[in-house]
Amino acid sequence: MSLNPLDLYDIQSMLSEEENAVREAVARFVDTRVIPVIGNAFDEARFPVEWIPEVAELGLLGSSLPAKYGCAELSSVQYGLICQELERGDSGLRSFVSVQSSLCMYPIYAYGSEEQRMRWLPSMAQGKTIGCFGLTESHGGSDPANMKTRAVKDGDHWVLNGSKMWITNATIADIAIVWAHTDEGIQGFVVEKGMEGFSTQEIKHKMSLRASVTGALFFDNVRVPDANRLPNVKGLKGPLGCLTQARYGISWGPIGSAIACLEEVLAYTKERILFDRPVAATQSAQIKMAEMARRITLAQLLALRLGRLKDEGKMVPQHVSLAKWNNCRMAIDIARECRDLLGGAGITTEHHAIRHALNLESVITYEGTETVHQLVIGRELTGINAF
Ligand code: TGC
Ligand code: FAD
Repeated sequence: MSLNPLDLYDIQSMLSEEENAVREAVARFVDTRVIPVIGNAFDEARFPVEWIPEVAELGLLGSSLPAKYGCAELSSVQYGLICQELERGDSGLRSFVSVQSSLCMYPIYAYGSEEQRMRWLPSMAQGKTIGCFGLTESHGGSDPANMKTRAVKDGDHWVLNGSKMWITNATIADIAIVWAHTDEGIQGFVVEKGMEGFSTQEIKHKMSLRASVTGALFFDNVRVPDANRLPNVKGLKGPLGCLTQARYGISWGPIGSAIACLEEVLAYTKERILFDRPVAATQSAQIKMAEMARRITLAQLLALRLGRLKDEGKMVPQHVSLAKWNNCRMAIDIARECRDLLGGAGITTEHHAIRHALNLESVITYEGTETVHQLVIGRELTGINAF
């Protein structure tokens, strides 16, 4: 019996019928709608906004939230599989879905009032209202407690001043979930496009996540109604709680990038004849590809265990840190190695490896850099905070 080279341990058979159905539906969308155009979109530094209604129609926005808000009410494993399949297409597309779902819809659901949920979630699930999440500031994203953005109460409004940097969806968003210091601790505000004093600017010249919108947010005495403040959380645990949701998805996503790269080099090295034999027939290429399959298999098992823990309500942020760190590192190493196996052909976007490798430079940095996650685990092991 020959094994599936992209699923050596037949992890698919560990998934329920419903889980496999979601995976297959997203895989079809990625194969037919994303892969044929992604090279050009990346070259043109364009996020294909025409995908938004289609991912909404598939139920991928806020997919874990309850049906009463127009969401698909899927399990955590299903959300993970969605991220994996989307990122097999491109990290930019998975980023879009992560930000909308885990960083914007989740805080409205978890920390918002019922009125706020009904106001925003159904139209966000339909892709009609797009969100962005403003936590990072230019002076240091790893240490968000040091944010300078501040909101001061003025009657039934808050006056917001400051700025946010490196924000996915910044210039295409209708609403921004913005975290700011207040006299009562860090709080979250829903800032709406068009509010006076609120502006955005796209960040150009990116060599990574080119098929994704990244920008800055500026707040110059923006008057935000108290009705737009998320009432049910105060302190850094608010934004960090959202990050745990998004990092969970990112623990799955890069498996997709790695699979796309391995699939590509398996085919290429069989066709590429050098010194009278296919590159795939050399020991060094086989060892490299075997190593990739080993690391992908371990990452798949780790992600599935993480997902099962989350669905059982037993997942803690430290579990997520280890998986995000391991699976991003696995994928970036594989993408770079695959680029090498493609030789010169590997430097253009006609092949996938370099695009994934470049994207993963962002993925390993955002949502907590590799160092941040290593230090979270170090603190767990030793009980000593080394930040
Ligand atoms: P500490 O001050 O000890 O804790 C503050 C409170 O937060 C709680 N907490 C968490 N809650 C939920 N999830 C987590 N992951 C949590 N980590 C901590 C903690 O229990 C405490 O609660 P309480 O009730 O006692 O007040 O903070 P810390 O020392 O744990 O945090 C330090 C550190 C470095 C880990 C944290 O600041 C950090 O994670 N920094 C990295 C920042 C980051 O990841 N930024 C990402 C920005 S968003 C983004 O990148 C989006 S890209 C998305 C895309 O395009 O796909
Ligand atoms: P820094 O925090 O300045 O880190 C610089 C270096 O210092 C890193 O190598 C880091 O690991 C290291 N370092 C940090 N702390 C320590 C320590 N204690 N010991 C040793 N080394 C340390 N943010 C949002 O809020 N919303 C978004 O939607 C969003 N989207 C993004 C999209 C892209 C494409 C990118 C690139 C970033 C995005 N970010 C977003 C920001 C992202 O979360 C930050 O880039 C990230 O948290 C790191 O912050 P920084 O870039 O300021 O780097």
